[in-house]
Amino acid sequence: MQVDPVAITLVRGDITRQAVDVIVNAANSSLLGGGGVDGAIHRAGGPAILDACRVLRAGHYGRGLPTGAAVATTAGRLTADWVIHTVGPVWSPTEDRSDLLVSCYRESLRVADELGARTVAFPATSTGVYRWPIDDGARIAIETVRNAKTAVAEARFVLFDERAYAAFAAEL
Ligand code: AR6
Repeated sequence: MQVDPVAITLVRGDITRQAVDVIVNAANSSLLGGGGVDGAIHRAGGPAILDACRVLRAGHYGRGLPTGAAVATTAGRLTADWVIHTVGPVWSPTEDRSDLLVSCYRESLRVADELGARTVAFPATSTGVYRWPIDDGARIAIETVRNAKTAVAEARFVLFDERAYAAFAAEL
């Protein structure tokens, strides 16, 4: 099957304000919330998202969501149909964990394809609390999405600050 290449767009702003089919969450393995993007998504989306995450933890993800994996839930009150939760690697100066960050983007797009999603908003996973350097995080994000085989029409990177936006713009 021939698919058109995914259009990569950049927006500076808050990911919870995007009207898209899927909003990707930079979660942690517990799936039970946190700060950064994760906190913002649960605050804006309301308790239905946490309820769905608890169901996942009670079932297939009893040990939590592994780093590099992705799973979908309702988006609650967000202007999206689903949230796809993915767990980025914590930056390590001594160990190359790039393959796990690549996996976050690939797996998120794979789940988005399963859902039939056409528009997906991504944060710069791992580049906040998990301390991944923004230039390298941007490189991995753009390269991985650009090379992905996906039916998603638009991958929108939503960057919170000017520095992150500039890093993604330079890479694109
Ligand atoms: N919209 C878009 N980008 C944002 C927003 C927002 N509302 N808020 C922050 N960012 P982070 P991580 C940017 O820390 O590094 C949580 O506690 C932020 O500036 O959200 O993967 C989880 O529960 C940064 O560039 O995710 C985990 O424990 C990027 O989003 C842990 O943090 C990612 O920052 C995950 O850490």
